[in-house]
Amino acid sequence: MSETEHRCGWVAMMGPPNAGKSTLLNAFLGQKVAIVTPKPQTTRHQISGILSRPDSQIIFMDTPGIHQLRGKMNKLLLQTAWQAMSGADVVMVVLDSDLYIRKPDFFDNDIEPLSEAILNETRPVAVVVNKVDLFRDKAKMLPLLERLSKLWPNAEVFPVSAKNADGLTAVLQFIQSRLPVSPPLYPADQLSTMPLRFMAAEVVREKLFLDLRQELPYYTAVEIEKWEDTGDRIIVNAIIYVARKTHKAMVIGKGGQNLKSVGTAARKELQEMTGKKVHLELWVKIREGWTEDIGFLRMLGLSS
Ligand SMILES: Nc1nc2c(ncn2[C@@H]2O[C@H](COP(=O)(O)OP(=O)(O)OP(=O)(O)O)[C@@H](O)[C@H]2O)c(=O)[nH]1
Ligand SMILES: [Mg+2]
Repeated sequence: MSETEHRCGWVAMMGPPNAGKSTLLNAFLGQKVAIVTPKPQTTRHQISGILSRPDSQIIFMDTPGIHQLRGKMNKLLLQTAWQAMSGADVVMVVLDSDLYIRKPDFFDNDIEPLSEAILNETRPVAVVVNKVDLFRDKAKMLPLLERLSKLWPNAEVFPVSAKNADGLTAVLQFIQSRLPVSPPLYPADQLSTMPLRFMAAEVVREKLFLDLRQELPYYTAVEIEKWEDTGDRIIVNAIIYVARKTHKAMVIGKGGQNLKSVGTAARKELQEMTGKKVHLELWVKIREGWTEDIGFLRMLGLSS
């Protein structure tokens, strides 16, 4: 490659929920642009992260996990993921290697929605087998790697640990060599296309997801109602929507303890992110059955 051949393009990060797509995006960038939790269905938007280097600019598109669940919100999440893939120059599939080594039966079900689309793919495909830090004996991976190369002979497979930023160089080299020759599309210091206000809502949602149990996080959403930057201070009012009356008390917690700890954790992170003092107020509102309300889902930006 000559020095003038700068490459630039989009990479869609596809995969089942909880595979570590958002963790991997943050690891590629060396900074957090996407929220991460141990709960499935954390990511609800296409989140772009931009990696600018002297000879390339890679625009990663983190996507909601590909699942087989019903309901209007789930349908929009899937549309968002597939739409990201349709606009990509390179397709990446992220999988949880530890899960399929421990539970090989889960593989077929998780892969099923992606299987044919990836096989018929004419664009370069990188299959990132993530979470290899979770087992010491790397030979355990062999049946999974064999299964993947039989399933998708058109793909190249990369074992990595997003958590430890291990194995990422080989993936980056693969992507870079397959991107189109093009000048950069974004300024070199731009990390994401998402505005700070969106990031703030996401940070509050991350702390909520970490705080709440079972399927409750899935039924919460966050809207930034007020965002006022006074120069050295940012005043933020955020509304936490819940889908049922009973959820409100659970989000608030005994004596307001849960809401308080969510607010404290979110405020700290927003202060680090912005380098400014943040005044954060959280309000909980009931919006009965919002996950099935298309108008409301669109208001939250959950549409492709
Ligand atoms: N041990 C280990 N854990 C990881 C690794 N990558 C991600 N995780 C964990 O896996 C869980 C899911 O990570 P996410 O990055 O939120 O996964 P995701 O694919 O974006 O999930 P959705 O947004 O729900 O589709 C979190 O608890 C992460 O900390 C890894 O390389 N090693
Ligand atoms: Mg995610």
